[in-house]
Amino acid sequence: MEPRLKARQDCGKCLINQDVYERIKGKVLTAPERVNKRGMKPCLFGKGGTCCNVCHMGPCQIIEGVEEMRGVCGATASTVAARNFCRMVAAGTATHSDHGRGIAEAFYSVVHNEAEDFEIKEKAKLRMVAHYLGLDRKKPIKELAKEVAVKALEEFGKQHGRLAFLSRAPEKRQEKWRELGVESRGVDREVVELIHRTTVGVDQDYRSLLKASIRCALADGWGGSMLATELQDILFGIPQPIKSVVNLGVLKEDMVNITVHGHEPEVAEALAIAAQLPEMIKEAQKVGAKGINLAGICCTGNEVLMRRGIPIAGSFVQQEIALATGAVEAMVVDVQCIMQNVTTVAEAYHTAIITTSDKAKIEGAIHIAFDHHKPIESAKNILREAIARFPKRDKKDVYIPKKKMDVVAGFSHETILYMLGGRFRASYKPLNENIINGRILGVAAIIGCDNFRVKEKLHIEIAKELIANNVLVVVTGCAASAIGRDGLLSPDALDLAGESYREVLEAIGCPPVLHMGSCVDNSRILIALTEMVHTGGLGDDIDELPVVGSAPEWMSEKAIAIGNYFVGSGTTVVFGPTFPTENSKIATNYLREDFNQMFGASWRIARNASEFVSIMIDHIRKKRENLGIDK
Ligand code: MSK
Repeated sequence: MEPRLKARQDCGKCLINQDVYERIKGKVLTAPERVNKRGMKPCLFGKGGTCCNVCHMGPCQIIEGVEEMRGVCGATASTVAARNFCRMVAAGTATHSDHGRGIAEAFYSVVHNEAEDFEIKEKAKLRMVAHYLGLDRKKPIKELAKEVAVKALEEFGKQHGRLAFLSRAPEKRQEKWRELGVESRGVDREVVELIHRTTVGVDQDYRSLLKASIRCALADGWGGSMLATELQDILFGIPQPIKSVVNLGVLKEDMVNITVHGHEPEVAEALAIAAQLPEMIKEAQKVGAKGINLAGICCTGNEVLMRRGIPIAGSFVQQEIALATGAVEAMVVDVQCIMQNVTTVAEAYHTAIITTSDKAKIEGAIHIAFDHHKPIESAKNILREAIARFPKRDKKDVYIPKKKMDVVAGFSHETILYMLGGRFRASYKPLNENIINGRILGVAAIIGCDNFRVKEKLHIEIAKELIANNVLVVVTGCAASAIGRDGLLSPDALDLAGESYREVLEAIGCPPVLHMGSCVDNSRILIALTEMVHTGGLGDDIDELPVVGSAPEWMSEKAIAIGNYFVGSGTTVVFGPTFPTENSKIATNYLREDFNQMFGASWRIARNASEFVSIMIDHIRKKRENLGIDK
């Protein structure tokens, strides 16, 4: 496989602040040290998907093709790997969807006048969403909003029929789902059924299990995640291009620093409003601070970056070192991706870890339950806890690295439409035309986590190679923060783009890599792909588009659910450097070859940046050839 090395190779700006780690070495054990102390190789059976622990006759470690190394019950490697894969999909779907349900409940309270402070910001989007939920979009807005709230909540518990948003996909895709029997019915039903199938003595055919995993994953992408994104946009605003800054340098020495960490934007939105209130600024000033500085971590950070331009202090792998700056008064967490070690690191400083969701408590943290009926009151209580910590900050112990990087974020699907076509011609036509004429080779998504076990800067190297090869790159999640730290979310990085791609970017005025949001916002990419199909010229279904997805440093089960709904929707995805079914060639091959037959898209595995880029570009070129647009 030939490496395509057109881009600059240094990634000095992306370092995750080793200098800060050095400061706490010996004081507190952190994740990178744990990786070293545990050894670089985790349990190979568990890692490759063939450790079965669904009953208590085991755990059984299975070796494919070795009769005596099947499970006590006779389970084969392919069954066990498929089961474990399904459990990851179910868990990922549950997390995104429970987030979606939480926002649907908040939305219900707002539109039924049971909650203070928030209101509907996007009426046109409300009407559009109402239409896809099967409602009459012309009704008066207040009445319609109440109906949307009820319908949205019903999507989670529906038992029959199909999820409403599946009807947003291209017609051909919908037919395929119908034929294959993978249309998701209700979000909760799909998660429960998939878990049921994986328990001892139920579904013991890897083909049946893996096919069922698509039905569940579609309930994530076109269900829970899409509901989360759409309702959040209606309540908090559709993201638009916005300038901001990323990396630890966004923390401020003379202010009360509060990091907002997790996934759900509600708490952070309320904090952002409350932190601007004169009474709260005065309280901060009374203890000697100039004001209150909010900074994001992980996807809560992405949510408030996209809508408010609040800076991001760090991605998943930076959560410990954000605290080790000694400059954070409180880390406010909601749900998902919060490492238990944050309380241990915080204990070494004056920092409070404040949990806000009754679903996610951490030993050693302070719990201030966020009441979505009274968001600002809850936010003020949280801010007061943080402000009280400021005088306890030990100035000698503060070290805020200077590193930070300008970014432009906020590329929602609506924004991309507008930027491409202008206010009156909003359309994906210019994008499709530039793909057809070859100025843009295709579209690639880089999504998902960063990972302490991955030593290469995969996100950055892959993004640089892709843009150098004229591929339009969109990013979400912690991949977006990592790429932002290296400067690729800024128009200043245009010189790294291939010549023809750069010309297009200059004409529309955007950076070479587009930040589309948080983990649930991968649903924005599904809508963008559907729009590309509807625009015409690039085939009748998503699997015909010259597009490809990737999650080069994935670690969360959520990434597997996301990858699976993209494959089910017709987009091939490349994951690595390791993959959770690898110990079963049979199951892994099914995800690649048989899924390709069924869905026109497959799971691929890459070990390093060069392999990622080769697979992704080859895939795009193959799709172009099939469309007959490559001369
Ligand atoms: S936060 S799931 S580490 S992207 Fe969405 Fe980042 Fe992965 Fe969590």
